[in-house]
Amino acid sequence: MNSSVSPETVRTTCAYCGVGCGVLATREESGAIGIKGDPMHPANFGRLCSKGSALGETVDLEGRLLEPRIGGKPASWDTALDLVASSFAETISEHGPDSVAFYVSGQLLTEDYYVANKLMKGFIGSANIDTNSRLCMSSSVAGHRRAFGSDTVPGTYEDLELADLILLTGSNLAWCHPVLYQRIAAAKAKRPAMRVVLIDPRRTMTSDIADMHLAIKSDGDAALFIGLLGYIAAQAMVDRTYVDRYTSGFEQALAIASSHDLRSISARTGISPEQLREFFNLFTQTERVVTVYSQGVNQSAGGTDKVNAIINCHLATGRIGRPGMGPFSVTGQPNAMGGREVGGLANMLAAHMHIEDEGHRDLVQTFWNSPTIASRPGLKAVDLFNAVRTGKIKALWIMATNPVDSMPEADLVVKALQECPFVVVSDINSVNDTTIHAHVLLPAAGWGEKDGTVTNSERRISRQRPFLPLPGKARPDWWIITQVARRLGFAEAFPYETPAQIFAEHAALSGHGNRGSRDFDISAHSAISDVEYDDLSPFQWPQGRGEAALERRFFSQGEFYTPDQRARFIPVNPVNEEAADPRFAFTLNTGRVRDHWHTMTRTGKSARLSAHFAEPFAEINPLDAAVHGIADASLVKLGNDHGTIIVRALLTDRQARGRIFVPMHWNGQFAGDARVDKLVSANVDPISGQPALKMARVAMKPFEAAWYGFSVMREKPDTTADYWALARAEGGFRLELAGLEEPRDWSAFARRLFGSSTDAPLLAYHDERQGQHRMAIFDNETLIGVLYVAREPVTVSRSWAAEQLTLPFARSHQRFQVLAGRPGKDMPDKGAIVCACFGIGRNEIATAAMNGCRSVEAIGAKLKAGTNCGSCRAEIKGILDTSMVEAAE
Ligand SMILES: Nc1nc2c(c(=O)[nH]1)N[C@H]1C(S)=C(S)[C@@H](COP(=O)(O)OP(=O)(O)OC[C@H]3O[C@@H](n4cnc5c(=O)[nH]c(N)nc54)[C@H](O)[C@@H]3O)O[C@H]1N2
Ligand SMILES: Nc1nc2c(c(=O)[nH]1)N[C@H]1C(S)=C(S)[C@@H](COP(=O)(O)OP(=O)(O)OC[C@H]3O[C@@H](n4cnc5c(=O)[nH]c(N)nc54)[C@H](O)[C@@H]3O)O[C@H]1N2
Ligand code: SF4
Ligand SMILES: [Mo]
Repeated sequence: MNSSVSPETVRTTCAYCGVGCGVLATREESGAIGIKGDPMHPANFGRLCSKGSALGETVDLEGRLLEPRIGGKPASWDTALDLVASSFAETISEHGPDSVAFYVSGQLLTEDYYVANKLMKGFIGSANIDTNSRLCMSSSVAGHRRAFGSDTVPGTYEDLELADLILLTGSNLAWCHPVLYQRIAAAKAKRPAMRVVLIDPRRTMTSDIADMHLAIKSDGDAALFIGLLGYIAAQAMVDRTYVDRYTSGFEQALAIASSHDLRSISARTGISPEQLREFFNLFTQTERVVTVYSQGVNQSAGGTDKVNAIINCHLATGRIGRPGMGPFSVTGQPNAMGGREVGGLANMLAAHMHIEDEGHRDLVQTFWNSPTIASRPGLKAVDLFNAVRTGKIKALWIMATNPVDSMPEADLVVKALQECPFVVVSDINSVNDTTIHAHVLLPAAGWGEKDGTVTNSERRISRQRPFLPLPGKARPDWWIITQVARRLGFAEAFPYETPAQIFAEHAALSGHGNRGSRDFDISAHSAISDVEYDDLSPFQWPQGRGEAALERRFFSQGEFYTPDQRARFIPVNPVNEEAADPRFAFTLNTGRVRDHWHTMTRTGKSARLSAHFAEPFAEINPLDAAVHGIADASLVKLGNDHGTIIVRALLTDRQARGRIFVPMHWNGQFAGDARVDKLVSANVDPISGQPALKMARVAMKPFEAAWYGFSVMREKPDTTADYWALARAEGGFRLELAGLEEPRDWSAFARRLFGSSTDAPLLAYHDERQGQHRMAIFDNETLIGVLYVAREPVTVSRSWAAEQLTLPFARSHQRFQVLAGRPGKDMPDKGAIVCACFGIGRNEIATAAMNGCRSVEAIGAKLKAGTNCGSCRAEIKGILDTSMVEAAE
């Protein structure tokens, strides 16, 4: 496959999730970037979701870090690199190799990751390199290694289409792996007998394709799969041949399972015995089952046990590694998998070798010809930041991750960074909640500029190719690390001039002393040239020396990577519920929304993506809200001993009572006080070290705002209030506000907010008695800003108001219409944006439904909504369902 499709178009891979979709990126004459799904890429066959489709809107240079900085001041690369190297060298020589650490990311490319890991484990001689994958995949890694002896995902994406039953466990696939969701939805449409079961405490959008939703109690998963194992045995559905030939430990695992009856499983999962029986029957009676799992499983203090409870059921039935069968951990970040391959976790070595294994250490050290090799696991993320805080780690280098927003007990991470003598951050942006604590900031190349490989959830390695020049002084992460390694005296071992050279070394190491003893082997590519690397087509591992690229599954005939080559059943006990602290009555669950990515450093730049959810929120069951005096769209304060946050209340019966869901995305750049990880305890799984990010306890009370405001403005505002949340809009920004006390002079407040240098008059309407204020400034024919204030949450249509920034205002009555905040007949209120691709709002879809559009397809034909990326199809169906119910009433 040629890297270039036409001279202007480049084949690359999406920057976001672990589906790893192929993308065709074209630089258009206008300078805009055209983005299309790559029809040849086996992950997506041309599909893209809303985030992928909007990639072109996130590559501009606004907010980019374009030169190295020391203490906030621009510096040359030489000065910055010398300082990083000398500070690390001094710290190491004074306090030993374990006094320094790297904290890296699944958003690095494999080549970056490989070099970072090599430098730390082989040359600095410590294993203090951990990654945000600790917060993401480490329970899956630990579960795989316990069961299989290796970190292997046995199946392929095709299995999702071949399965007759898919269990989605702790996965909101519709929003987080949208293209896989679409592949399943398409397969199900073709083959309606296919069944999907959703296992999630919330009824998420993914329930749209589910035939059954098990609204499991948080952390009830281990109990559910223990119950299933017992049922499999009781129904004589165990595949004895498979279990006898290829596994060990079945009886011990079964003994625990058999000690729980349906009633006990029901109590632990919150699922009725009838529904449990129905679910168990579905599993036992369907041969082709895939269990997809993600953060509802991994991010738990019992995450590794959950993984093994799932794998136990697949081993017991021999449903693994055959078409349409197997446990399937879907990875989050674009290169979560690549990071595991190079050994980027503190408890791994390179190329899936084990740090505890002396033979493996020897192999790696000889191959690297390195002076040393870390001989024991390093500190895992939570321990690592604790060690920074207590002064054990004195020099820290953070790359491509934003721990001040994404680590549990996030305010302690702030403290750690404030106290650390030397903090280096490599990032693409100059300001985020972490970069502001850096002594040295290093400008990294971003997506579209960087060049290397990533591995997706099905073990497929694809190229990310550049189609933009390196901006300013930005450099690829591998280059930056290589430069520091050379300055530390390791020039010979870090000779790299191109990413292809690094990839070739990585491939060669994977085959070194392997002879079939390790799953990860891509030594077919050990001698890859720069030209071959440029042309590299997506391929799945393994591909050993001399082998052709094939799609392969693992373990249908055993051949596990344990000493006896047998898989291990793990005896798993259900989680014992702890007595909850009565001060904190709610379980706080956290996760993602459809159109934002993590800490919003990229998706926050796109007006389209920001229109779906423009504000941090908490999903609350309406009955709980009523008890606590919380009205829909009011503000709510969530808190515990770690701190508090303020977010919008979104009442929905998709949320069960006693539970609250808050997205992880909002941070100090986009909201006043909504960093949810402040509230999450750093409770970790004892085996994997992965924190229980889905399980905090909080109290909830109304935020007693004296006033609420909503504003759109052309320039980024810097005025704040007790509550604020900022989002991009076409032509400017939109801002939600609220305060405990009214400002004395609203007009002055508005002028400050609009940041306008113009002396154009302020159009204002004040009703002091009702507490209503409306102020706007127009400059010639354009709106500079408008602010609506009320004592209740402002009801003005957000999408309508935001659109006013893009319209000309020739006539004064149009200006007054803006101030009135009421759409005229010629500007109907769209409602909240549902279809990001075509900007179609909820009200438009509901109106079309009332006018006879009865299916997602009919809506598509009329409004185009849902016809491009398809990510909103589940929501359109939801609106159709409610509209039809309302019409029938
Ligand atoms: N839009 C979008 N997509 C993304 C990302 C993003 O930021 N935005 N990030 C990517 C990354 S890095 C990752 S790791 C993936 C994550 O992908 P997912 O794991 O699918 O996403 P989450 O929303 O974190 O959590 C999934 C679900 O777990 C449920 N859950 C919580 N507790 C439990 C429990 O105890 N048991 C069960 N069974 N379920 C539970 C939550 O209610 C939630 O719906 O998404 C990737 N894709
Ligand atoms: N409460 C709660 N917390 C969570 C989660 C949750 O579900 N709930 N999920 C966890 C999970 S699964 C994950 S993966 C993490 C994600 O959390 P983070 O990794 O902290 O989030 P990102 O916003 O993706 O941060 C990536 C950073 O890298 C920068 N960057 C982008 N590209 C490059 C590059 O090429 N090079 C360099 N050097 N920098 C780059 C971006 O500007 C950004 O600052 O959050 C975890 N935290
Ligand atoms: S599903 Fe969406 S975010 Fe994930 S790789 Fe594909 S296009 Fe990118
Ligand atoms: Mo993740």
